[in-house]
Formats: sequence, structure tokens, C-alpha cells
Amino acid sequence: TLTTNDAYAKGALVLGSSLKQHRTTGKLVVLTTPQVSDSMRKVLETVFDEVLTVDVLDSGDSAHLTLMKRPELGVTLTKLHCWSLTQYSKCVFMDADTLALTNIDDLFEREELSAAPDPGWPDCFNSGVFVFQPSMETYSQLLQLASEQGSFDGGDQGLLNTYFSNWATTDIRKHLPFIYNLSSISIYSYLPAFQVFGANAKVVHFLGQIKPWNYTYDPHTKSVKSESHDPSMMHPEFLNLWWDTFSTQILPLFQHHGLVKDTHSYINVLSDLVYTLAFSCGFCRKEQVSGAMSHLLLGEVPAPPQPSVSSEERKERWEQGQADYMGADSFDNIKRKLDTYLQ
Ligand SMILES: *[C@@H]1O[C@H](CO)[C@@H](O)[C@H](O)[C@H]1NC(C)=O
Ligand SMILES: *[C@@H]1O[C@H](CO)[C@@H](O)[C@H](O)[C@H]1NC(C)=O
Ligand SMILES: [Mn+2]
Repeated sequence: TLTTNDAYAKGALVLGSSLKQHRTTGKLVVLTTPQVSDSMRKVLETVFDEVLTVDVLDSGDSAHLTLMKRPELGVTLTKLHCWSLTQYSKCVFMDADTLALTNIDDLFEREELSAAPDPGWPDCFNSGVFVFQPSMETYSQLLQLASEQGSFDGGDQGLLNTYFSNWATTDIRKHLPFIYNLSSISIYSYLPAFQVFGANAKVVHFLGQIKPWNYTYDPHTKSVKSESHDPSMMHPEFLNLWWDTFSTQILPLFQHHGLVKDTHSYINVLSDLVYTLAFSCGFCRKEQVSGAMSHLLLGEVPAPPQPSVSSEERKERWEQGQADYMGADSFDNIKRKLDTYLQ
């Protein structure tokens, strides 16, 4: 897989952890760019066998020259580096926003280039999951194509579909079943099919702008919080599974590597304060406080609201036990206020 920042690294960690949970016999390799922080890199090293840094700007090879001509292809060129992993005879690339639901080692029986059809244009393959064979020759041909023609969609999928242009017609064995790239979108665009075939899904791909790590998760109910009109909520079980994997397998690694240690002890102090305050006003149960803690811990706090009532009114409501938990009196705002005192 590939990650270009710390947010996608969370996805990569959950993906790697899901593959291990399903006992893959393959080695796990993640390509990273220099934007990934050192502490995140340490956590990646505990899940992946190899954590490689790819800096297209620094590489001084034809990838760098291509980038000079076509700066829009930055991430695409990084991804192409997977063809240079010639220490391996065959690989499966998986986007960092995918999750394995079962063992998928049978993919290694397929030949380059095997991929699932793209639901948007089924004669193109989707480049989120594909089987390939590392080769410096293919790598340099891909780079040459990139510099001469660019990519028709500006990304790797357009470029790869141009290079492997006979994918749709020459060998049906290179068509991975759609269940290897079950896009979360298909769940609602073709619900009857999902109800029949969804249970066989092997890989789920969280498409779109909002990724699993953008949701807020409640560890007590083991479910993500979301607007009811959010289409992903029709089948939240995949999102909940992603978060369950993240909170049980990955979060302890973050704590172990000090990524959340400071925040954690800080939250403990603050939560005691808030709990004391809340308790003395008699309106808040411990659960509500810990709910707020998990928001903070996972970095998903609601946007600070604009105060619509005067400070006096707020104080009055607070004292009457009518705190605006999700708004003006959210944990985040309380923390911000306490920060100003602590500083
Ligand atoms: C899966 O399909 C989506 C389109 O629905 C595509 O954007 C994505 O890259 C594909 N991913 C995989 C894993 O093939
Ligand atoms: C999702 O979260 C990442 C960082 O955690 C952020 O950079 C990105 O803008 C968020 N995306 C959306 C659509 O909220
Ligand atoms: Mn993706």
C-alpha cells in the first residue's frame, strides 16, 4: 500500500492489521512519502515488514524528470514505484482506504495486471486493488508513458488503464470479481445485488471524500456517529469494523509509541476536572464525559459553535443542569478555556 500523510497512514495500519488478522502469508510493504511523521513511521514498522520512503523529488531518476514536466502526477509517480520492488516476484497493491474482510492470498495466483472493473466505467479497471509483477522495465515504460502522454484522469488509474489497455478484452482471468473491490458506493447504488452478494465481500473500499478516519466513533456502542442522510450509514457495519480494528489493534500501538501519551494524561486530568464540575452540578453521567474524551482522543471534535446566548444566560443554564454538550459547552470548548488558565 501507499500513504502520503499521517491520516492515510491510519488507513494503511488498519488494512495491514486486517490482512494479518486473516493470516496472510505475504509480506506487508508500505510506501511512504516524507510527509509521514517519524512517530507514525515507527508505528507502521510494527505492522508492516517493510516501510519504504519514496521521495520522487529526491529520486534523481526519470521519475523526477517526469515530475518536472507533469507536476500534477506527484502521487501517481510515487505509486508507480511499486513496480521497482524487484525483491518480490509478485505483489498485490491495495489502496490505504481498503479493508480486507477475509484471507485474499489467492490473489497471488493471478497474473499481472489483474484488477476489478471500475463501477464508473466497467471497461476500465479500478486501480485500488491490483495484482502486478515488479519489473524495472515496466517501471521505466510507465514513467515514459506518464511523461509523454500524462494520465487521462490525472491519476494512476488513467495511466495504468492506458498502459494495460487490453485488460478489458484479452483475458477474463485478469478481471477480479467485484467482491475484491466492493465500493461502499455500490451498497446503495445497487442494493439488491449487495443483499445477495455482499456477504461474500472480500475487500471493501471506502471511496469518496469522507474516509473512515473522518468519522467519530463511540467505543461504548461500538458504532460511528453520522448524519442520518449519509449513505454510508445504510450499511455502517464496514465502517464500524474499520473502527473496531483501529481502536483495538492500532490505538494501543499509538499509545505504546507515545503518539497519544501526552494527550492521554492531559485528558485524564481534564476529565477529572470536568467530571467534578459536572458531578457537582448533578446533571452529567460519567458516560457523557467519556464520550467527550473519545472525541478528543481520536482527534474528531465538533467545530466550535458560534455563541448564540449571552455569557450570563449560559452560566444560568449550566447551573440549572442544561449544558449544551454538543455546542457551546462541548468538551472541546471547556478544554480550550482550561488551556487559557493552564498556560
Ligand atoms: C474500487 O472501485 C472504485 C470505484 O468504485 C475505485 O475508485 C477504486 O480505486 C477501486 N479500488 C480497488 C481496490 O480496486
Ligand atoms: C479527513 O481527515 C483528514 C485528517 O484527519 C483531513 O485532512 C481531511 O481534510 C478530512 N476530510 C474531510 C472530508 O473531512
Ligand atoms: Mn481509494
